[in-house]
Amino acid sequence: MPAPRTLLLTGAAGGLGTLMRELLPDYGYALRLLDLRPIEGEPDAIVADLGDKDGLREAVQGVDAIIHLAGISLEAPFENVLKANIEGTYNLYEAAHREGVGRIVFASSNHAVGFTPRPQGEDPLIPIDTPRRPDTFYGLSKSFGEDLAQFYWDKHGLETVSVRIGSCFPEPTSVRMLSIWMSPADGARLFHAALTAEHVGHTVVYGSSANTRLWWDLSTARALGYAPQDDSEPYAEKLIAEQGELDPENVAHANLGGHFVSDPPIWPH
Ligand code: NAI
Ligand code: 15L
Repeated sequence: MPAPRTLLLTGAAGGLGTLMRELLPDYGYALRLLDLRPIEGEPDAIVADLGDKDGLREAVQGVDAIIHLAGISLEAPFENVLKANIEGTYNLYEAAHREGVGRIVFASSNHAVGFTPRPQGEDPLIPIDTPRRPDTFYGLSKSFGEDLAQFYWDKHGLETVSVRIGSCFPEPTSVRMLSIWMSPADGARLFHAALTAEHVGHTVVYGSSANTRLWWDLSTARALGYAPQDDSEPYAEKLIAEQGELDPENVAHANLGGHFVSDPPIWPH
């Protein structure tokens, strides 16, 4: 596969989309933007719902690859998650397949495996093939997205890297995030690796920086050529002083998904 140059970035108005709009052009990509919401200063951005099948066919025409970030990014009633994340992701894959797009980078989430107990003490890192244990309808939709990606690879030869993103924000803001934080710069590095690695088929990776307190195994991401440069540790002292260490007896601290298992933040926030 020749290195992709033109990308469709769905969810371009969102938090991660905004960060990637800033960072990905430095890797030489030309971005076509799509979101439900217009984007200030981006008059050419496509304003479309993932439910709009014709709009998606048009949006994917001629792009080399897609980074799929659009959708509900927190917990919501099942019917809403079904429409945006499950049907919407299917609509995008079908459009990509029909228009001959070769690769998608799918924004999966740690919440596809959120009920997995987090490692403690000398426990080994969580492997990428740990059974999926979604913690929310939202996490369930990401689990579906990973299966959809596998299906489109097996059936149609459409490649995907599913990135189980931890928390990608400019800085970690909680003690849990010290373990799962992905700096925006590492996020761009990982997306670039996912776009350019050869023969990915359907590959699932965890998405985080090289955090000292890491909970999961980054080897499938590294095998794509990802070399994370950041670590959340410089934020640790301040966050632990403010919030205390994680308490293993507290269900909201005991699993990869953190508070999503017991008290998930609700979309829209
Ligand atoms: P966000 O909520 O800031 O952005 C999502 C964007 O998708 C919004 O701009 C929204 O307008 C758009 N959208 C929602 N429904 C849509 C629809 N039906 N059609 C078209 N556009 C629609 O979320 P964020 O943080 O930027 O996350 C981006 C993606 O990465 C999401 O899929 C999220 O689940 C995933 N993710 C993000 C993490 C993070 O740390 N930011 C962690 C794990 C996963
Ligand atoms: C996610 O999947 C959310 O989209 C993001 O907003 C964060 O809450 C992140 O998980 C997290 O687990 O911190």
